[in-house]
Amino acid sequence: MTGPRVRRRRRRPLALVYHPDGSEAYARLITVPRGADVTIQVCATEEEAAAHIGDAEVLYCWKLPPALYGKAGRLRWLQAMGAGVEWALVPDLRRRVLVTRAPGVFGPWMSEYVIGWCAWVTQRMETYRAAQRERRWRDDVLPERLRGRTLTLVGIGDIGGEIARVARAVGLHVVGVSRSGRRVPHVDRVHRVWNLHRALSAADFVVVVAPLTPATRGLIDARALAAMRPAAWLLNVGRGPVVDEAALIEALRTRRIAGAILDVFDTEPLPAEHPLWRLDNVVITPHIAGPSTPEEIAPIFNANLARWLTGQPLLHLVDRRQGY
Ligand code: OXD
Repeated sequence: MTGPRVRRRRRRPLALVYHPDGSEAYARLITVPRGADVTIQVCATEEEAAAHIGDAEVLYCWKLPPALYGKAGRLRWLQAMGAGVEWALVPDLRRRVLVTRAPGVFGPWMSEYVIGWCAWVTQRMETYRAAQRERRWRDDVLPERLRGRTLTLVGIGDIGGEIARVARAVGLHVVGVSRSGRRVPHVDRVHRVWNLHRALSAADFVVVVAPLTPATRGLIDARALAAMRPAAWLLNVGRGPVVDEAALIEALRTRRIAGAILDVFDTEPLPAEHPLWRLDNVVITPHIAGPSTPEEIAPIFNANLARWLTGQPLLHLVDRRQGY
């Protein structure tokens, strides 16, 4: 005889929130749909995350320490809080885990950064500010127009597409480089990646915004830099290792290119003794071109959380094979 069937209650799912600089601000803006059964676990430190990662089905995070992925045995979904996701796509992250990104958030920030720094070059802002410090009236130097110049985007996904839109609006001619070579709105001419050097040679400004993948690591190497015009500027707002740092330093030292505006580096924070700090044709910003704000990421996470809790397909899935 069998006794009454005992229905096994599904464990209450656990969503773990982790951001090394402040998980609380992200957690505060989570809205759990009415009646939904989920525990939100906020972890401020690696130790706290280590204590809960084994129970987490959902991870809402930025740069979880890599050692923890191997312990995430119940994990089903990871929502990244930042623009890039390469830090999450480690071999220890189980294949079945869905990774989602936050499109639409970073392009508006980065387009202002890019156009702002391009205008810093053409408006000769450094020159006038230096003259002001010396009380000099420098009417021998004139600004130049952005209109009619060429900006080449290496990477024309969600962020690159938005930079293209804003660049076009100020009259820049926009060239793009992508794997597929597919046409993209606001980009006048798209080259496939094998035609990279041609696209670079057309540019007054080269903007690197491609994700870091095995295919893009070191893509902007010495030969690519040599293809650029001597008057051109390189802006890197994507990932440091997409540009060969040693080759870039050489190109800047020898004035093979005019200069670089760099927001990302091989090692961050950039070490104090790093040679890039000493080059006068380089602007260094501390990885702030596309900040992640809890207010902007929360709607994306909340919408996906509601979908996840009701078994609907998640939005903004990362293609793990492509790496973005
Ligand atoms: C990034 C970010 O992915 O800052 O670099 O969001």
